[in-house]
Amino acid sequence: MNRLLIAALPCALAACATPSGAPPAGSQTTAPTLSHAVVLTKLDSPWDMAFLPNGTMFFTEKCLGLSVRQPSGTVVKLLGMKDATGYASTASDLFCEGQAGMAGVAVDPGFASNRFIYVYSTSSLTAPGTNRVMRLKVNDNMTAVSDRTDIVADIQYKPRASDHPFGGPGAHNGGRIRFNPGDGFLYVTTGDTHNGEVPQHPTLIGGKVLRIDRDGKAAPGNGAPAGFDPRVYTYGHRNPQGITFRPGTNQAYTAENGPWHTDEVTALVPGGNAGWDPRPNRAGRGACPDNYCGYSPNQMGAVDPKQRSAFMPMTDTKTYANAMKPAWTNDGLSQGMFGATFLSGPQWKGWNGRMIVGFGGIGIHGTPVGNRLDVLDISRDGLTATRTTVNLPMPAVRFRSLVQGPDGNLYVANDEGTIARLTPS
Ligand SMILES: [Ca+2]
Repeated sequence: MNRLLIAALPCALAACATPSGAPPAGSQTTAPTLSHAVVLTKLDSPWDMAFLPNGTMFFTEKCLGLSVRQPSGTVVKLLGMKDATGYASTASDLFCEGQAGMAGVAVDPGFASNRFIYVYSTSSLTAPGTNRVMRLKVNDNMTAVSDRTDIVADIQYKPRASDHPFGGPGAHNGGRIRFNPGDGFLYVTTGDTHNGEVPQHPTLIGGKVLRIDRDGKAAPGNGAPAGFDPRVYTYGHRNPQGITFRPGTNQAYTAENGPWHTDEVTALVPGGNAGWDPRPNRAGRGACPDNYCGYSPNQMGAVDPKQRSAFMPMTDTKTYANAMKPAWTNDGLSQGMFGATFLSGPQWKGWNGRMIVGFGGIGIHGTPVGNRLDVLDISRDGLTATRTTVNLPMPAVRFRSLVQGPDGNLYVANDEGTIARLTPS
C-alpha cells in the first residue's frame, strides 16, 4: 500500500524524472567542473544552513548558537546558547554535549509573511535534557529573533555515557530539519540515543523521521502504525543526519551512517519501518552492554566480510520483511555519511536531479576514511543507485551539511569551521 501512496505523490510534469531515474531528455550527461570559494571561516563546528531567496543565510554552530549572514556579508549573531557571548539574545537552557547541541535550521515556506525560522537544539528545560524544535520570529532588520515557541519538546537526548565503549552523552542525536517543497510540512530526523528501545518504540520519538506542521502538530497522512505517535512518518532509524526531497516527486530520502558498516540512503514511504532494531535478545542476538546491541557483534565487520552474517543489520529484513530497503549502502562501509541534498538545475549538467551526499568518517578499525562528496544516480523506484565520487577543488575534510542555495550553487559546511560555496561550470 505504501508504494501506491508514493505513486500518488504530486509530480510537476516539467520536473518529473524519467522512469529510469535519468535526468529529463535533452539535459547534459557530463559531470560539471566545480570551483570553490570560502563564504565564512573560523566558525565553531558549523552544523547547518538555510537560505532566503535573496541569499540571506542562517547558520548554526553546535556549541554557540544561531547566526545570519546577510547578503552584504555582514554576520549577526541572533540566538546564543548558554555561556555564548556576542549574541542579540541568549537562552540559558540550550547546551551542547558530545554530538548534541544546536543542529538543524530551516526557513518557513511562508517566511515572507510570517518571518518564521526553525532550529533543532538540545535543551535542559526538561530533565535529563531533551531535543527540541524551536520556532523563532526574525525581525525586519535581520538583527534579532523573538517569540520562541518550542513546537516539539520531547525528542530523546542521551544524558550519560554507555557501558559500551562508543557513546558518551549526546550520542546519536539526529537533528536535521527540512521543509518538503511539495507538501509544505517540516521533516525532522531524530537519533536512537544509544537506547535499544527507541527506534521501534511507538511513542518515544527518537530514531524516527517526524512530519509536522509549523505548530508541531502531526501532518495528515503520516501513516504510522496504530498506537504510534501521530507525528511519526518513518521509524526504525539509527541516526539520520541527512534528509532531502527528490525533485519532481518530492519523495523524502534519508542519509544515515551505520555502525562501522552500511551507511544507508533510503527512500521513505509513509509509515515505513527503516528496520533498525538494536534491542537485546532479538533476531538471535543475546544480551548486550547497556541493553544496546547496535555495536554487537559486528565491530570488525567492515574489515572482515566473512563476519557479515553476524552484522547487526541497518535494515533487518529477516525480522521486518516489509522494511524500507536502502537505495544505496556505501558498498557496505560506514564512513560518517552526514548531509545530503538533491541537486537541481541545468548548470549541474549530468548531476541535475542526482543526490549529493557528504562524508566525514574517521576511519576507525580499518574502515577507510570518508571525507568526500559522492553523487548518487538513484533509480526511479528508489531501490538502487550508482555512485560517482566528486573531484573536489579543495582539500577533503569532514563534511557536515550540504545545502543548495537560491543561486543554485552548493554550500557545504565542514568540521574545519568553514562554510564554502561550490559553483558548477
Ligand atoms: Ca535501514
